[in-house]
Amino acid sequence: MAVKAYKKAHSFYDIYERKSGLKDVTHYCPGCGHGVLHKLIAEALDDFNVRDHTVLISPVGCSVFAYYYFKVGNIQCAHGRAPAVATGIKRVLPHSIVISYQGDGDLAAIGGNNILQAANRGENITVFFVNNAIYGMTGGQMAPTTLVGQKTTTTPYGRNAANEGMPMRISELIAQLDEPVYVERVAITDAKHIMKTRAAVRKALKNQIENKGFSLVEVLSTCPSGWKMTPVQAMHWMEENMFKVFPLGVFKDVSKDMETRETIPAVFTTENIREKLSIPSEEEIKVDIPKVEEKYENPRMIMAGFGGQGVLMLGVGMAQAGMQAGYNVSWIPSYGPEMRGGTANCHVNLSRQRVGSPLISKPTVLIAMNLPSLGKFEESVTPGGLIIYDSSLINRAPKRDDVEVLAIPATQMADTLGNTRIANMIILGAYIGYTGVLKKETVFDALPSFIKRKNLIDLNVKAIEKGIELVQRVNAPA
Ligand SMILES: Cc1ncc(C[n+]2csc(CCOP(=O)(O)OP(=O)(O)O)c2C)c(N)n1
Ligand code: SF4
Repeated sequence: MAVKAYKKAHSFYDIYERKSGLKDVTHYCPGCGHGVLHKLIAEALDDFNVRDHTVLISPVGCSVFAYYYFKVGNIQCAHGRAPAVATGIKRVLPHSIVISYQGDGDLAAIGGNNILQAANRGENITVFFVNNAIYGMTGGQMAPTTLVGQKTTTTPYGRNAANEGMPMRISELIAQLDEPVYVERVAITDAKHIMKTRAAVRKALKNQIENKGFSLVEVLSTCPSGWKMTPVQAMHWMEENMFKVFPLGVFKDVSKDMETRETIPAVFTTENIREKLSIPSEEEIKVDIPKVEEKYENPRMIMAGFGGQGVLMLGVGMAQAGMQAGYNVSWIPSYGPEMRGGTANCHVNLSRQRVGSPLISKPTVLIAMNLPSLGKFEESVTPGGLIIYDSSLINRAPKRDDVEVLAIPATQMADTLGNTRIANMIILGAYIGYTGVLKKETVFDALPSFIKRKNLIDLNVKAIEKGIELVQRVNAPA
């Protein structure tokens, strides 16, 4: 008997490494439509064999973390701006398949004008618009698509048309523009509707693959948490209420009549951007990258600690000096809203190759300046990697026995030098002294680019020297 195997699409990661907590399930609530739509998109990308040149732009909203799941090029952009970002990518990389994935708050509220302009220009992109009649991520506020009478946290007595206007029908709005080639509204409820959604997803992607122009698929989707219902109640509620206000169907389809348009070659290429901005070519850049042991090459680093400990500056310093040495570098910060005492971390790449993604899920180096940071990131370090921690503040050694560990009493040493805040530079010194990834002269040259108070430069030099000295003493042959 033939056995049919149902497998996860290849366009999904096997394990969701970028996600914290459970890595084999998504973060979506039970009964949420986002997960189903993700599946339909991923399967279509597999079947069209376009995964390797697809770029998915995830919005602000519950699907902000789409990049946890899709094994494609991913960009997470500012609220409502996905169509603008998609436009940029498609124009620079016209052969890529660009997907703008947006919720109704994202697309119809804050991004309302963005989508209208992109549709009106007829950008050759595919937009998946998830209409769940509410802002899901922020706890259920009214969206432009909220039904009259529907209770939300901002319309506790129900949406009142006299005050809040009528629900916005985006598909109808977009369909009356000249340029879009395909606009359809579908729904994620039962199997029959999901199959229709599947077909619409494929058609919208195929239009782009065949260079036919702008397609938008509006997907009515359940939000049991925002609607305060069980998944089954949510499904029925959608059918009974949303279908009346948002009728399903094709609102525009001229894709059959459209000639496949020739792809316009990119106006901007890496080379002509360099020329226009007078950026030296890779051959012209003076490269002074020290030779180091293979395990220390191309470090992917996470640096983490309390706000105020200077971990972000440590990262900037590493990236600035790395750039000066000729590495390709990236630095992305992440910090809590507190000015002091909150947590902060940054991801830094120093690479001999181009940096594919500035986001680091498996660091080769972890610099932990407080205990919560060690706890949070220790497990993510790649086997054979390096953990450096401030042993004056962290009262336990890392539990890993498959990584190198350097305990640096950085805060205590900084105190001895008269300024606790230069513990970060002692760590920097220890790191470069231990691995050789950067010459100290390069770091010293880079100091003025990230330390604005010139009178502190000498102290920072001293701190870096102290860090180098310490690890060289530890490593010195007995
Ligand atoms: C500039 C900006 N304004 C407001 C917010 C707060 N915010 C986060 S998600 C969201 C609404 C998302 O709703 P929707 O697009 O419907 O997506 P869903 O969560 O329902 O999938 C808002 C207003 C923000 N993150 N950024
Ligand atoms: S809040 Fe709503 S949209 Fe967000 S994950 Fe939960 S069910 Fe989905």
